[in-house]
Amino acid sequence: MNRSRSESLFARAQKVIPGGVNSPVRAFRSVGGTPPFIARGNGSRVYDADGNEYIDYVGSWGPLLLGHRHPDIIKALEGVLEVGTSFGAPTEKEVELAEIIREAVPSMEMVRLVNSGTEATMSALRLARGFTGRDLTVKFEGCYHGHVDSLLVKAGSGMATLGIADTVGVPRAFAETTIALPYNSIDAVEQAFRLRGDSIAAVIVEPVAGNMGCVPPAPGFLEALRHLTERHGSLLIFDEVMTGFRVSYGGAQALYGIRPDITTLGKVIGGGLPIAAYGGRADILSKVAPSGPIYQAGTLSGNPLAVAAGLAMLKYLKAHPNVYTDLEARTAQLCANPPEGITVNRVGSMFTFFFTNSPVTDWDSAKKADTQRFKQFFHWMLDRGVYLAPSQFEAGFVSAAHTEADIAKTVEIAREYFAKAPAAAQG
Ligand code: HOZ
Repeated sequence: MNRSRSESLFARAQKVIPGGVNSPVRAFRSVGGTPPFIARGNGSRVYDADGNEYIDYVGSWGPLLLGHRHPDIIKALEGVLEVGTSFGAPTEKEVELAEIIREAVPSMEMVRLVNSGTEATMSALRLARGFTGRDLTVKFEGCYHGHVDSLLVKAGSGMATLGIADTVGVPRAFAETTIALPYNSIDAVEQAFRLRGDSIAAVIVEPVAGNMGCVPPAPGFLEALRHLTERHGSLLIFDEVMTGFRVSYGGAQALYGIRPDITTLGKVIGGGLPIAAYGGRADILSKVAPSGPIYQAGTLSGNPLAVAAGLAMLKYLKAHPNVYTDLEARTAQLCANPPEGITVNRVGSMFTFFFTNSPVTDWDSAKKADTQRFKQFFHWMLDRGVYLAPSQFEAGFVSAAHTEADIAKTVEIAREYFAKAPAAAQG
């Protein structure tokens, strides 16, 4: 596959952008080679600067639940272009978006719109601290909640992929406010609460982890978090930046029947435009300025383009619940009968093929995966037109635009790899 134009763009990019990318995992450091520079997307496909076509399982890292350039979203965006793209003032549509979010995710009694998942989790933590008057946060190893100083401790996603130490650039005092525990370990959480329960402001968790690859919650884990936080007067924060509107219309909290105190959303609620939100119990959210003393602000918050795209996406999902049944069926088709040596984790349309025989339930088991084999597999797929996340420690995403034929083609290409390995693995 010719990628000469991507290669020259990457060389140019590295002279002006750190590592040539605006977000680390995109640089392909853990898999090697040149990232295809994407020129356009349509439905389930992306096309690179050299005109190569790929079936896309990155989907902008999750938000493109309906695939690229869904007509409802394009139409909504065109409508905004007629009236103005930023006002830094309240608009009717942002109220509508907050209302549809609240209706879908009832624990979000009040909602504040922000611009990125990082901003949402950062604001949620500040809110939890301000509300409880406590400083400590419990997070889980391998979970990633954006690049918030105090949450870059044993973090997943790019930190895990690149093996970056969690203290560089983060004041020790910030890192010390975080207690990082093994995902799915109820014992560890119980012990943390036994020792420091009266200082813990919040437990923040990806209710389905997606940033060490896809790792579902063990039965009882989320329930235990709910119970322990309640008992100790701490808040439970669900980071649903990946899972919100993805694993079900009501997110992971609807799927597992747990009501957190605060939820963060991102990605999907913008239909591919930059937006995020945090929300939760009204008594907590009413502490946010200007109704309360906990400050958080932003000129582009509730930006009309992002709000319009998000509204179009959520309205479509509300009107078409069959999207979720289709996603379930397609992703099950993709993940069925994994070959020897592969553990597949999947919740709805989030999935990861781990290159290990053992179950993957937390960061310790995820990092046992053979990243060299993943790397070979990744390039095999890429060279044959299948675009997967360039890291063993990221989730893949199926969209409503993926057809049975797309999935069948992907499975066939993967099967060819496993039939040829280890010969293919050497090449
Ligand atoms: N940290 C993101 C995925 N978990 C990657 C973001 C990006 O490169 O766009």
